[in-house]
Amino acid sequence: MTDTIFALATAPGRGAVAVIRLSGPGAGAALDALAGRRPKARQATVRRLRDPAGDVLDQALVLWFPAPDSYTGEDCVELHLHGGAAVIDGVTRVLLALGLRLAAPGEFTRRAFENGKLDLGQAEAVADLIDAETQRQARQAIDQLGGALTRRHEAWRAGLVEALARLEAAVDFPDEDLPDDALSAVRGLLHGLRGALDEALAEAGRGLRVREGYRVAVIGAPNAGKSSLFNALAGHDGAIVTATPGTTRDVIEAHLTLAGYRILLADTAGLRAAQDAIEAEGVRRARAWAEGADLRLWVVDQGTDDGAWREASALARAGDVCVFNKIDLPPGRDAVAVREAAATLGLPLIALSVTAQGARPVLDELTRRVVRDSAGAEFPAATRARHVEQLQSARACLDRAIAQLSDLELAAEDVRLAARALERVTGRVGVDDVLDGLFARFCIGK
Ligand SMILES: Nc1nc2c(ncn2[C@@H]2O[C@H](COP(=O)(O)OP(=O)(O)OP(=O)(O)O)[C@@H](O)[C@H]2O)c(=O)[nH]1
Ligand SMILES: [Mg+2]
Repeated sequence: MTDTIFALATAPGRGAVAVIRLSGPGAGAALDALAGRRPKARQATVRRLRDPAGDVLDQALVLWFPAPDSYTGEDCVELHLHGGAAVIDGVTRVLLALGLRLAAPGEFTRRAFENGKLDLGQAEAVADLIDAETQRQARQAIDQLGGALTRRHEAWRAGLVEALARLEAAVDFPDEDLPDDALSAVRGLLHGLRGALDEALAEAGRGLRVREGYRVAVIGAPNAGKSSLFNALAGHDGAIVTATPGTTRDVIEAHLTLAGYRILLADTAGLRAAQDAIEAEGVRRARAWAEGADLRLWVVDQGTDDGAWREASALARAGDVCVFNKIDLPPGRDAVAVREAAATLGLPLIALSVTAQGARPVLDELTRRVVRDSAGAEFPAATRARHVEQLQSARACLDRAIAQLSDLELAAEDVRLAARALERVTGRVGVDDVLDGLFARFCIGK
């Protein structure tokens, strides 16, 4: 039997209102004990809350949500208290004395999941919505909470189930009686689904970029002006700037919000043959961060004349941006070679002087990029690495099924496994480990 849990659902500390939430079979009786009479279901009602001795604890707004029409699907109560320590403490003591238990992190949402109120994608969306810091993150979480992620995966799964039904029907035919078009219909279905999963995987990074942040690395040779650019973009002096090459050693990160998207910006150590172990580690981290980034800003000092810029150019990929810095100074011997290298690599080039004019042109370009790489007409096929893994697994199973269509039973088994992988995304099957990890990171009271 489930017990009855309660928790402070609002942030701890002094505030105008504090909400304590109760869920479980004993929630109604606890409300009666505190408030005397039970209010009408789902109707906000003012009540004096008293302890068992009859002393008034608070005058509060109380809500009664009988099962199953509640967040968790169980009997639930919300007590909207005056948000002071004494009131919260008094009510907490009474609830504990009544035999209720303090909820673990995420336990309300876990109960909602277990009672079929939310699927796994929606439960993840609750966590994402609480963590959201930008409008786009919140918007994506709200859509996922509304079932957008589940709908996409369920549609693919329905296609797989249909293919499976056809395969199983074909297995029952003796070889010679198998209608010619039966197999080609299954083949067509499986190819169509594989194409759909390929498309989904190709743009799956979009949802992760919105949720986790669009990763932008500032890279380049020592002294190119990377930290100056980083500070100008971040809007504060987070990184040390000096005239000495090799100033930055650690990766320094800053968050910014552009067009409602979260950006994770990193300043990195100048790339060169390191002069000591500390610098070598800094260069290693710079490379690693740059390789995992969605976009690299390759900063070059246009006065360069010693070929030092070449090392960082090896990390740049088509579509990255070359920031040609220090145009307030005379150009160096290598300036033309840098422009040519940028053109060959397919990088647009922004020529400026960060110290003289700031980073506005770079900021505008970044905004354009993040919108282009994150926006999409459809809800993304994945918002977490976990979703991508299952999609890849489904894709691999489909590949195998298509390759061995000559053996119908083997093919059917692979189609079944592909469906199973998609079911793991929405939480239809095999999710215990995911649940433990997810809910442990929730706040208490959610
Ligand atoms: N004249 C001029 N100087 C600049 C410009 N941008 C940066 N600087 C100067 O160049 C020097 C190096 O700048 P940083 O931003 O520290 O360069 P960095 O690429 O971070 O250097 P490391 O961390 O050593 O790799 C500093 O003295 C800056 O003031 C610019 O546009 N014009
Ligand atoms: Mg620096």
